[in-house]
Amino acid sequence: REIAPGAVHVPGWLSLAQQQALVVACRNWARGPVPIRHTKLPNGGVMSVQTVCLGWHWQPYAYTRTADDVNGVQVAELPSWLVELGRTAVAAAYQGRDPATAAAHPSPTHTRDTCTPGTYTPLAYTPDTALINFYDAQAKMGMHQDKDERSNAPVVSLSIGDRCVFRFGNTETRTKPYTDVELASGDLFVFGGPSRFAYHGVPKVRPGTGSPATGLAGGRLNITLRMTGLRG
Ligand code: MD5
Ligand code: FE
Repeated sequence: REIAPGAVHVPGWLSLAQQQALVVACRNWARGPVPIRHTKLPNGGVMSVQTVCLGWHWQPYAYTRTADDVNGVQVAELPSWLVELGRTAVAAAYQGRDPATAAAHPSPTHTRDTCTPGTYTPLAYTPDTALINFYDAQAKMGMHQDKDERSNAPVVSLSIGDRCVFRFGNTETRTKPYTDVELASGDLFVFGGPSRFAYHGVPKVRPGTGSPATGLAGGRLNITLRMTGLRG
């Protein structure tokens, strides 16, 4: 289902075995080298979601190699099997669609983008960071744009555990118009093309809707794969 140009939802894309393997891996990454934490925002706020990062650390609002807001330690590397999973995800989402769907667009609202619009192709998708978000029953994510990456390559989103309401908005405002989509365990969402810089959020998790068979007793896990556009 293409929710908007470049925003493709593939329900049930991950097998149960893949979900189980991801839960085990995330549980280990949550322990360290940089423990999962509630990100503290510069405005004094604390995110209700808990996050652990691979490859690069989301500081917040900047990517660094070391987690200077947690323990100063370098984050775990992004394993090649997750890079490959991200490539497979982009290929699956854009399979059989107009290539223009996936073509990178410049950010309408920020100037950090150092990638030349139009140069991205799904085959060149090499994510270098993963943000792993854990939502307990009360956690939410307010409407925001993902614009800390210096790249307009797609973001790959994988959901495991409890269902949630995912709010997909527009590129102009954090308010209406938006579309609410239910995301369930195993779902893939790829945000590319003109949807890459759309506002989005998670207004509600639906507690108790996940299956213990994934290995998650409760809550929602979301893994995003991204290209930071950074090197070194
Ligand atoms: C989540 N995470 O469910 C979401 C999935 C985050 C975040 O929002 O920043 O960690 S990623 C959703 C996403 C990424 C990039 C673009 C768009 C959505 N979009 O245009 O809607 O925890
Ligand atoms: Fe986001």
